[in-house]
Amino acid sequence: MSTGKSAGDPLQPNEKLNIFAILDGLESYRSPRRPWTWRKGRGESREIGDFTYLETSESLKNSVPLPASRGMGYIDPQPDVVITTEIASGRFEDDIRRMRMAAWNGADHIMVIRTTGQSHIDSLLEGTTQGIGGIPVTRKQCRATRRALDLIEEEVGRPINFHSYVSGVAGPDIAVMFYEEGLSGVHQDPQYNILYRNVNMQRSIVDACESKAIIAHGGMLQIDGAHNANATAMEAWKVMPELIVQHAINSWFSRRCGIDPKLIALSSVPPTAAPAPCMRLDLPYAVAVRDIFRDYVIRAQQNTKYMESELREATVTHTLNLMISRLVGTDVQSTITPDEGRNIPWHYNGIAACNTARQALIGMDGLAGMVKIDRDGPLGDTVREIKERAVLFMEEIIEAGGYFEAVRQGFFVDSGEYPERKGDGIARDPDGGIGSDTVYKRDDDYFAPVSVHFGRNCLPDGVAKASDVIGGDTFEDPDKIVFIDELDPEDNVHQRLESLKPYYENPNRIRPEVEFMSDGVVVLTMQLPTDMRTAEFAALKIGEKMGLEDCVVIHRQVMHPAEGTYVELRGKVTFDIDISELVIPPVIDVLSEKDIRDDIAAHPLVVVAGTVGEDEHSVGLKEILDIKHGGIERFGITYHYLGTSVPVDKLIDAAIETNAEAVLCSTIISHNDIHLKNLQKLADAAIEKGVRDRLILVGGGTQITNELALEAGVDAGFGRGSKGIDVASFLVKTRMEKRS
Ligand code: Z98
Repeated sequence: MSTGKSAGDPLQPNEKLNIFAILDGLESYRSPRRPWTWRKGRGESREIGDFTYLETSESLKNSVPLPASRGMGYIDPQPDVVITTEIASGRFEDDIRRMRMAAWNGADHIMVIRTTGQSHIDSLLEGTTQGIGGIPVTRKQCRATRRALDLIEEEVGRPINFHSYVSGVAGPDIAVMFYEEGLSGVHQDPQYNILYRNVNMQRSIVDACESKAIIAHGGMLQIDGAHNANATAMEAWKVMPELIVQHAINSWFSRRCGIDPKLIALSSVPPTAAPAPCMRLDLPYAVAVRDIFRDYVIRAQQNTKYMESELREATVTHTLNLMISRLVGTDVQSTITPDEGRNIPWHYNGIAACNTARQALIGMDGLAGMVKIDRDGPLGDTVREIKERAVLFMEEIIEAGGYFEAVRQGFFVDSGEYPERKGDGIARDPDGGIGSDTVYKRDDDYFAPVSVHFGRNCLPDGVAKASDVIGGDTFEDPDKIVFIDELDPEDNVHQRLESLKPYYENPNRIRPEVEFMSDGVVVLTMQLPTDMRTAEFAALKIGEKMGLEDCVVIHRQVMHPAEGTYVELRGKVTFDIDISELVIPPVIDVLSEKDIRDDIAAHPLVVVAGTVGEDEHSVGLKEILDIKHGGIERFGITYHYLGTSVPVDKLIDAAIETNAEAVLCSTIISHNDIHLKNLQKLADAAIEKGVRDRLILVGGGTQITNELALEAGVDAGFGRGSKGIDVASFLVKTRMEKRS
């Protein structure tokens, strides 16, 4: 499919990222080398809008501000820490659009999850096959993704760190490929291979040396795998000493392989979550980690171990975790998604997690400068105890004969609180596992003709640099990189794009989408007046009757065992809609300020206003009226504000008495459609009193739209986000029409 677009063209905010342009000429695309980047302008105080910030970084060129910024001039302060989002659809062509959305919502570290099982494949994969829970990480997918990110970072005005995993039996091969394709961050920790992927210990350690040397050379950020112990332990709050031991092993190892301590990130997760008294447990742990590992950076990840399927609960856990980040200090704030406990992260939930991080970090700007970590109280004692237990754990490893023996005995991820052991640790045989018997001693004259290498390399006489013998390797001469396009004629991006051709060719044709483009997935929320099990089956039936396919209950929550259950149901719609056929009322043009003022000066205008019924919410109406909020007063309109909870009759009577030409009636409460009913009453009262023709009736409130207001019988409606000028312009225009 030709698009007329070139991949080099800057992105336009009103145009979709063009996958065809990204794929075009990919074989010769080279992204510049991408060492890790931190946000710029950290540590400076910054004036943004009405506020002074102490912990921000440079603002973005393009972004989606947080919703509450509406009342603050749409400011979008960016926290000082890098924010990570995880992307895991399984199709990179869908992932790249998610990355763009994430970048607009404050993410600058994009972690691409790998397909299940890639750790056990002893070579690089090629092409663009689809993955499960992530993409098969291949050169082509990395290059295409980096190419898209090069455009996205230009659009938002901030560098984006692209990240994936250097683990499994192809670790070093992947590290080389990542270096070549411009990845900036990686997970690398041999303990992960050993414990969680059952890769042979010796193989994992040897591979890690080579991988870490490449990571060091590339200036990439390396994240360890200690958080996995937390996620795996039965009682995660007990494994804190072990987490510290895991951090210590990988960070020291990494240093010895040449990685700059400032690029060694400890993957730290607050071990517990409420209803445990989590702050009292997690904060001392975080302080202990920060104390011991002063030289390194902290990647704080939200707790996922105690995530159930409720998004609200996961968000509160995340927010508590973020408070620890602000109190103790973090460098990279990682976000998973609040839906991790129910499905593969859906991108809108990924965005929600980025926004939780952005909102909470900005909200706690300067917090650490106002409160003090009190080491004299119980926190200090707990910190000391955690450190002591960690040191004893490490000493016991040495006594047992070293790391391999300790793993053999199941020291790790045992859910006893050290020195207690429950015997449920992950025990591995040092001679077993995937890739066993594949480690060979180097020959005495071992020689590898590469520019980056770990350990002994016997250069032939007269050779100054090993890679000189081949005239430079791929790190030095990227033209030597061999790009393999596709190996599988069926399972590749071109076939997938072909099968979705109707949507790519005709962007007017759309379907809802969550996992993949146009997959039709929607979520319904409902409250059913019955017990949980019945509610689940009732929800499935409702989905079926609504014509949804593949219905699954993804969340159920008891409100009361008999009175009610809240259910979230996922299903698929099987139809498309053509957006060109939608009847969308045009956006009403707003007159210029000058035109409004001139007309009011020539024809003075009086209005009466109030909130109606039993509605005491007056803030919105005052914004529309008051001069200090930019309301209609500043255009010269005179208003009589009758206050709150005004009966509709009184509004009309007052309009008659003051000879007003318009009535502004504000109504926020929408229970049982009372907001619309009150507008109807207003129109009826004006008719009864014989003044409907001479009065312009205007409704306002968060749940009002122009269409609903017209249906209720008044002349216009102004909903959330409306400004004084919108109302003033409407009043002036309507009077002009009446006059003509
Ligand atoms: C995270 N959400 O930390 P596979 N190496 C390490 C890891 O922690 C992980 C992998 C490799 C989490 C994801 N961590 C869990 C140290 C994964 C991934 O074998 O490709 O799944 O390795 O980002």
